[in-house]
Amino acid sequence: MTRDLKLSRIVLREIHLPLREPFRISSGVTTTRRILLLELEDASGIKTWSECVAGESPNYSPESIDTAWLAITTWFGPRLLGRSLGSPEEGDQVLSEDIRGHQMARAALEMGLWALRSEQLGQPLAKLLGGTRESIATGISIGIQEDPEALVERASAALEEGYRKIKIKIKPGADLEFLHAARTALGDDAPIMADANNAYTLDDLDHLVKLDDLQLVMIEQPLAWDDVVRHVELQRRLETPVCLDESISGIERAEDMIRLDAGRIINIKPGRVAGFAASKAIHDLCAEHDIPVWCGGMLESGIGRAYNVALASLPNFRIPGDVSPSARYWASDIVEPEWTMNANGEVTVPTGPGLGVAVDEERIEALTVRREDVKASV
Ligand code: OSB
Ligand code: MG
Repeated sequence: MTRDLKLSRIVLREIHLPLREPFRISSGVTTTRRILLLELEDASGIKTWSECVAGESPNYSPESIDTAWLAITTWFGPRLLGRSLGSPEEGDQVLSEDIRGHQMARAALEMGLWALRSEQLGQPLAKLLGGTRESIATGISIGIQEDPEALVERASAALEEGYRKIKIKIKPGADLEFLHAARTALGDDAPIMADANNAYTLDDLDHLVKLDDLQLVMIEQPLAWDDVVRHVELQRRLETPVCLDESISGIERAEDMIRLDAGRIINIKPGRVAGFAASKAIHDLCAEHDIPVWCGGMLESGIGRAYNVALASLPNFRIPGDVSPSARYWASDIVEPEWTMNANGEVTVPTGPGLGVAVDEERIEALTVRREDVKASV
């Protein structure tokens, strides 16, 4: 294997993109997305972009855009700069050695290596990962609304637009009544699910069991963000499949979930698990155990979305992913063409190499509020 995967330049940039509507989950609200982008160049001058999905505050996982910035400039970036690698997998090894956590920071570099390799080979990123799908069935994630009426309006419009899965964010005080209103308005066949982002504890068991009446496709991450064992007790009491998101920080937690029956579905977010190598491993493990997976989202720009779409083309991504089109999030995206969804609720997997879409570098330059070059370690 040639050792020609070598980063000669890593530039971090922060841009701010206002969401078209505020996005509220049980642990906080996002109005404007502070996005960390990486500009990556290999020794032969091939260039690509990647996105670190960490949010402004550590209300999803312990990472934030500011901790990721520190991790990339201090630890991860200098390790890769000027280092000849034989493969993205080798890059993943180099990045992980003796560093705990900081998965989203690590993933931004690891996934960038895959895109660079895809550019070098002139092969679509989806193909390089082992993808088999030409399009991805698309879901929408609807934030917590003011009242059930507002939710019904939002969810009905989404179903009308063709979305194949309607995910409704819930929290205590905005759950059963809201979901019931949506179920009644959308009908018995509508693919509705709920995501609690850790808003409940086992003290809520009797309350959560009532979710079974709503015929949800699944309930995502009802209990603590790093819990597996308590979800076992919940899944035992629930007919509705439990889907884990936050808790699956890597392959070991996926093994735990399967062995203990703590859940029956996994939401894979490549940023959360430190990149594509781990995402593929979790995907393969779940396929072996007949556990369906789907691709989650972190309100990515069109750059992060390109990576999610490529990953979601793998065969065991059997449930519609949170890979909504650009216009669901932004007045205008930073890629060309923007991501769109057809009337069947599908996003097309690009056939070109790398991201498969062009990056609007002029716009990014204009939007950049912070910039730093990774310096080689001395
Ligand atoms: O739990 O899936 C989640 C966004 C930010 C943090 C956590 C989550 C989400 C989403 C957004 O649900 C999904 C999307 O990007 O469309
Ligand atoms: Mg979630």
